[in-house]
Amino acid sequence: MAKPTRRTFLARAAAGGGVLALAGCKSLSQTRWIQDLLASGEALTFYVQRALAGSDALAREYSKADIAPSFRVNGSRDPGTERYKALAAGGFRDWQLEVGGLVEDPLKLSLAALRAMPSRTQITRHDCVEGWSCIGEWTGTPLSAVLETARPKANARYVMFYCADPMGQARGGDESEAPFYYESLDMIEATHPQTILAYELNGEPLPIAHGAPVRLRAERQLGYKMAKFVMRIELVESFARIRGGRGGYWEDHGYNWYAGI
Ligand SMILES: Nc1nc2c(c(=O)[nH]1)N[C@H]1C(S)=C(S)[C@@H](COP(=O)(O)O)O[C@H]1N2
Ligand SMILES: [Mo]
Repeated sequence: MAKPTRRTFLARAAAGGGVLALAGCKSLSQTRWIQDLLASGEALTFYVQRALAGSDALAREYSKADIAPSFRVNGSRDPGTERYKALAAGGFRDWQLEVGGLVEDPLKLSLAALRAMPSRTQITRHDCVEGWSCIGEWTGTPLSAVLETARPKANARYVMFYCADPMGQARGGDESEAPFYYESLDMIEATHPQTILAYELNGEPLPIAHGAPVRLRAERQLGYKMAKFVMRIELVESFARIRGGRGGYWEDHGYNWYAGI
């Protein structure tokens, strides 16, 4: 099969999300994920925000003068597992980002390989659901470029991010098992130009406390969507059977899956 071009890929991402066709709500409402969404209480925010802002509207970007002198840390500061300690001790040279699930070409990308891809730098405001904000400059690889390389299958709807940090009582072990931190985005948010796998904060390699070696930035979303310490990415059709079934660690504890701001 011919490799899909960027255009066909983005067209497919848009069609999969269906939101570019908001005017044609009839066919939209026939797709299963839209039905599930409508059944959840999040439909209104989702429709209102995406209809007003557009699926490709950019989050505001700031100037260097706006950057906070020190970016606040929240949630896990250090995964602390033996596996993570070994990776950190080696300057993350042995870290590899796995990209799998519903893709034609599963990938393993080293930090050097990610850094060799096109990059984007953006100065944005991080908004935590707990009520604080912080402005920082992030540099990373657009997630859309990584996805294009892996070539999502037509039925891929969500991108899952699995992290290195155990939550709660968990100690060590395998990141594929709960309760490690995890998150998810739909294809529209995942292919948005400001959605990047960030490896630098304020021009320096990403510090451990902020998610080294790579953390997600999805600038139109609340802070908890922006997974730190990303180890593995998986494209799926549904997350109903993954862990708590709500698409993220905090979602499994009651937060909204759609955290648009
Ligand atoms: N892996 C992981 N990612 C995470 C968290 C976490 O605890 N673990 N906390 C989330 C929350 S609630 C926020 S506000 C931001 C904090 O990012 P920062 O520490 O860089 O400010 O990361 C998000 N991503
Ligand atoms: Mo947060």
